[in-house]
Amino acid sequence: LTAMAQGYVPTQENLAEREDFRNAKLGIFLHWGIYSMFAQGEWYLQNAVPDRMEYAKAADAFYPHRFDARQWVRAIKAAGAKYICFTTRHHDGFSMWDTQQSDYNIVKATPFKRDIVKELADACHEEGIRLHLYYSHIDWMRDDYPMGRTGRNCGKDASKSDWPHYFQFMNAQLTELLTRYGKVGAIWFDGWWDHDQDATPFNWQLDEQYALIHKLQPACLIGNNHHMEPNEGEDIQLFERDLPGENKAGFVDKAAQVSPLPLETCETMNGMWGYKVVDQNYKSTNEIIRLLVNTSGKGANLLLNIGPQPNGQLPALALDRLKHLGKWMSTYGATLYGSQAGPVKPCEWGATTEKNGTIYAHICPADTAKMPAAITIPMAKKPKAVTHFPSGAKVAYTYRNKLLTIDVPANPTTPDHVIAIKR
Ligand code: JFZ
Repeated sequence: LTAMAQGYVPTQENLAEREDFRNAKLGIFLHWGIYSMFAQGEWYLQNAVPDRMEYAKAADAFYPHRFDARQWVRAIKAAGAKYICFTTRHHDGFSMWDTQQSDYNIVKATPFKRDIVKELADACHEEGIRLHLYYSHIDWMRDDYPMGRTGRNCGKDASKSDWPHYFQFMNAQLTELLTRYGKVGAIWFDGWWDHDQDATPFNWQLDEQYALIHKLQPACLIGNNHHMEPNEGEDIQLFERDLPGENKAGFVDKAAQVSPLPLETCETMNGMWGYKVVDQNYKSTNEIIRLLVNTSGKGANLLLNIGPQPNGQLPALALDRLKHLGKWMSTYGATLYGSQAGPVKPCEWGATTEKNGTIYAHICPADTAKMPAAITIPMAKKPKAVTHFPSGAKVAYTYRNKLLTIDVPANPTTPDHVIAIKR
């Protein structure tokens, strides 16, 4: 048996961190790197550049003169988000910090020469918001990464792959990230799926890598974007573009079982993770609110993505969504933060959350023309009180055969009409 069989026992501080994470409900994902300059998303190297050296040369032109970590963090915090997840190194292999493990990094390879991860970490710590670090297991630039089903058209020489060397490189980088930038809330791995079609299962040596992370920062949460049941050593379960248990994204054969670990759904604000200039297909604030209500209604967090511009600013439309979301959260956040999934799971009319013995029914159908005349909630006992949130006005209801029925007013509050039901 492998080291995995020995069993991972999370420390008390790790368990406390999991609870904080579970209560957070909203985080902001940031995909930013030299790919942002091409404005066609973070897969630009794989999708459009036959020679990785030509792509790498673009680092010479990366000079995000408007980058101000504090501005980002303040706008994100004002939206009601409790954490930021930042791409320290994506599949293009470019490191956004002053790493000693490779010269292909923000300080050595660009005229900008500033340690982005450090500036962001300092701003997060000062503003009191958690910092999570995205780290790609895939590398389309290095020869030692054993290529999987992607990165085959970037001019790499497959014969030079050297897993032990690459594994050592990643662990040295992770050690830097976990020892130089203060508290790291989570490491968000991505790329496992690159080898999901290998004839013989690929050994990522995750147990060894996870043990290193938990040794350096025992409270640091580990998540891996693999759409599977969690591996030993993982502290949170991720669902990319899916509510927990769904498989709309279709990366795997079947939807992963929802584990008892804290859950997170990630989704884009527009259609792309990295900056894409022609993609102005932003979700409306109301759509984002519905997404957040539905993830909370599943007991999960929403990690909502923004692709910052090459000049270092967040796109104007993203800032607009953050602002309006923050306004909504300042009132309705109370029904989400610290809540669990309520008795009615996300359905056509909306979702329910529950907190301190109060159920919050969020009536927010995707199609407002489909506003129900009434909603029903199964309850073992007659509720103590049924009121409108936040006004506190009494709401008429009937309770029969262990079913609570509440009439929905003709003109409900939009985008989310909330009823508080005291058990
Ligand atoms: C991954 C990344 O590739 C993507 O760039 C972004 O960072 C997102 C959050 O995570 O998305 C995936 C995940 C799985 C597959 C493709 C893209 N897959 O299984 O082919």
